[in-house]
Amino acid sequence: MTVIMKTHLLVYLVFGNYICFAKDCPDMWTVDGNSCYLFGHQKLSFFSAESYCNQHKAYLVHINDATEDSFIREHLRDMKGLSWWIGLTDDDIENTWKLYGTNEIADFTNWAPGQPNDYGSNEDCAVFEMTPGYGEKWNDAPCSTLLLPICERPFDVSGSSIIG
Ligand SMILES: [Ca+2]
Ligand SMILES: [Ca+2]
Ligand SMILES: [Ca+2]
Repeated sequence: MTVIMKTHLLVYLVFGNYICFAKDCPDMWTVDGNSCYLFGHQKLSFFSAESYCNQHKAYLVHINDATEDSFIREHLRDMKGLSWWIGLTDDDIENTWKLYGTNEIADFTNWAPGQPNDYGSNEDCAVFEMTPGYGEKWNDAPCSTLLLPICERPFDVSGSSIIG
């Protein structure tokens, strides 16, 4: 009986903690894993999109693994036929894709078949493509293209938002 009660208490504490985390994302943001996400409504160039995220104490999303990739895809399916900037570029060294704002080479990518193709030798910024023909995967595009931003803002274990 004591063990069962302790288990219930533990579950309650863990669940209660999760709710506290969720409340730490600003209004209109979506929480998943260790981050808050904002899906922008205004089309911007890649660098303007990054600035937009910075203004919200965030950065263009770093998609670190398949779980995060799936989470983003699920959300974008509700907004059919659009293209979204993610925080990934090869503008430093051609075909070396780094998480933007870091010197970290991406160890997870999910390119559409035939991508990245650096079409016209002018495609250095990464897009989460929900338009037909890309299999809901990533494409490289010219950084000046006007697309929608996906911002990410991690929060630490104390629940306060940080820039990571
Ligand atoms: Ca991330
Ligand atoms: Ca390129
Ligand atoms: Ca391309």
